[in-house]
Amino acid sequence: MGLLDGKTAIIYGVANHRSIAWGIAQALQREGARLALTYQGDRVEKYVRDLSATLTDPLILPCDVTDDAQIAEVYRQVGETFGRLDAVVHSVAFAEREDLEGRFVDTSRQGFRTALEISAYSLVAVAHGAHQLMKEGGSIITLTFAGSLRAYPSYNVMGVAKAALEASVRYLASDLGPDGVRVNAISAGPINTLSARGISGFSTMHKAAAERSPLRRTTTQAEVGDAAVFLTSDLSRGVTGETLYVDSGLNSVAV
Ligand code: 0WD
Repeated sequence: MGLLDGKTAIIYGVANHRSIAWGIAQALQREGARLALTYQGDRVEKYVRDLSATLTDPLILPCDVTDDAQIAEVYRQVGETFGRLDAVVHSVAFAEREDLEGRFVDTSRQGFRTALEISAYSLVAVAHGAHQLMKEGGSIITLTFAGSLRAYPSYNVMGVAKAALEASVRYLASDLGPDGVRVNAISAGPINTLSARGISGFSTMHKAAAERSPLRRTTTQAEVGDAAVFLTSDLSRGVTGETLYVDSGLNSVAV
């Protein structure tokens, strides 16, 4: 018997086998959830379709989170196919490469807008569509990083976007709580993924996490996946508006 038997979930943000979203998909599937995965565009469609061959009867849908019509179509198809929705995992972020190096003070107006729209506003957009399908309550989970609280070299505008994302979690939790919909963030330690490699100096951050975190190791996609199982399941029924750190304890020590 799985912790998520009978539940359904949509996962936004699988790009390849290293994606945190893929670690979460595997954990949710293991616990019995039926999954819909979205892919951003043609560039990643093949990776997502190949990976999803290992899932049980998944629904695979295109969705660029900057397009409200595509988001609406995801919920239409999920409603039609699953008939219910229990969970949404939002594992999406983007900033222009030039805004993830050098100084934050040099961020352009357009670069700021892009990072905040894709990395923070998109949670609001996907939550808006989701809660209408969550007739028996539900769980919405997003992915964040401690660069929201402290300035990390090169994380720059993404740190500002993550601060907005974490604040959005609290406001969404407040709005949707009366309908039984919980909203939480997982703040993961540095993990070697496609997005992470776009951050100048990521490998230094990754190495420091292994050396200085209390558990003396870096975070894995599987660890984040298991935390997502907890936040999706009824075991976390009293938890909302929260940021759960899955980072080998890194945020709790001075580095
Ligand atoms: O160290 C890390 N890797 C950490 C990542 C530590 C803590 C948090 N996170 C966060 C990221 O900021 C992000 O919110 O986890 C989330 C997932 O990131 P990831 O798994 O590290 O990276 P990746 O596998 O690249 O997935 C992010 C995906 C995009 O991938 P690419 O690399 O192709 O840009 O977000 C998706 C896309 O698939 N994405 C979009 N999806 C829909 N519409 C869009 C968009 N407009 N833009 C990006």
